[in-house]
Amino acid sequence: MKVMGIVNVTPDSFSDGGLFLDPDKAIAHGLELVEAGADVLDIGGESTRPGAAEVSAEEETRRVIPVIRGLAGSVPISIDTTKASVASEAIAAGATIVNDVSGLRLDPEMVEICAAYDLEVVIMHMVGSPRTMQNDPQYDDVVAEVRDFLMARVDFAVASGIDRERIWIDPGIGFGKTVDHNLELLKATSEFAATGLPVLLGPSRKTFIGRIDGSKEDRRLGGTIAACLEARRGGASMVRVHDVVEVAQALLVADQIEAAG
Ligand code: PMM
Repeated sequence: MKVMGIVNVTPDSFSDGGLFLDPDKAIAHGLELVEAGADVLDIGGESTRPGAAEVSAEEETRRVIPVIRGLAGSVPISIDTTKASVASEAIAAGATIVNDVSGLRLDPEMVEICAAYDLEVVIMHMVGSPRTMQNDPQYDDVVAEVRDFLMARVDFAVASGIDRERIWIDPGIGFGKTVDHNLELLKATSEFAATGLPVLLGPSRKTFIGRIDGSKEDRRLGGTIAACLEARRGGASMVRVHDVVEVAQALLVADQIEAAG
């Protein structure tokens, strides 16, 4: 299973906001994550924490482009954005993956950009937008509804010219979900993998872990690893994490245990 290392070039992301707003610090951090075993780096310039303020495309571009330029050529670079203009600049700077937490919904031009270039595209499930998503999320059957949403977005992407082979799906841990919804989705990883599309999961340091044991963002590594191992067991292809060294080690040991004897 692959590891996607997170580089948030934002003042307000929930667990690392403000640490890597300076491009040199963000690049140094990205290189550390590569050294630690990241297969992909996901670079974002807008916080998607619940209730986060929106950022203009200009500001988002200003934050991410120098960092993408500095890191392109190390490992494949993913741009974490919902805006087509930011994606387009990021591609010009060297990004080869577009990670859109809105599932190509928030910007109608996003799908065109993704179809026009030879890119991989991550389609994630989220209810509404980060500003509204945690307002009493409700589902009759969270796994079926998230899967149906993702498959409908995949069909839309393919009909719009994106190669099916280049699409990843992500159930969107923490995006419009209660603790129970997140746990059910993690437990159902194999149902998402059964679609035949590669599955990405992003449980890293998220609130559902803190709701279980009361821990703060910087004390959620154990919970993050537990969730990543569950994602691995269910056949996910990649996890998106802050703590690359520890998660890569946990996955490697799990692989060796499976191969033993
Ligand atoms: N989570 C965050 C941001 N981007 N992208 C994908 N595909 N999946 C996620 O779960 C995801 C994401 C929020 O976490 P952060 O603020 O720590 O980056």
